[in-house]
Amino acid sequence: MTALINLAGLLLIALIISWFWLSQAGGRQRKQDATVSEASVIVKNGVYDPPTLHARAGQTLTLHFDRQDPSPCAEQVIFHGLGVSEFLDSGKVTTVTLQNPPKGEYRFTCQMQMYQGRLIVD
Ligand SMILES: [Cu+2]
Repeated sequence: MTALINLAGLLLIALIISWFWLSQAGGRQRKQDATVSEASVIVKNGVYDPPTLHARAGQTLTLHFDRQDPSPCAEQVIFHGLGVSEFLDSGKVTTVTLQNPPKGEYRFTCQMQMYQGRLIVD
């Protein structure tokens, strides 16, 4: 009988620990998907990586563009609808700050619109 009770106790502990771990893992997952106020974007081979950025309205968004593409096509990033554009130095990281972008979806592209990115502010 005592052994049974001990087993039940162990099972309960195992259940609590696994629940705790699972909820922690879920928390980490949510954190990864969460909106950020700072992000890095690699500019290479005709694509922005990551191509989609999420931001929160009313928060300043700081973006670090790492231009690894020396072709002139990649030299500028333009945030359409936000009136923000910036020249990117080849082989360097250029920081672009978006002050309190309003809610909405914006495209960011190079000057020829071959590089295509999306900024979602919600
Ligand atoms: Cu281009």
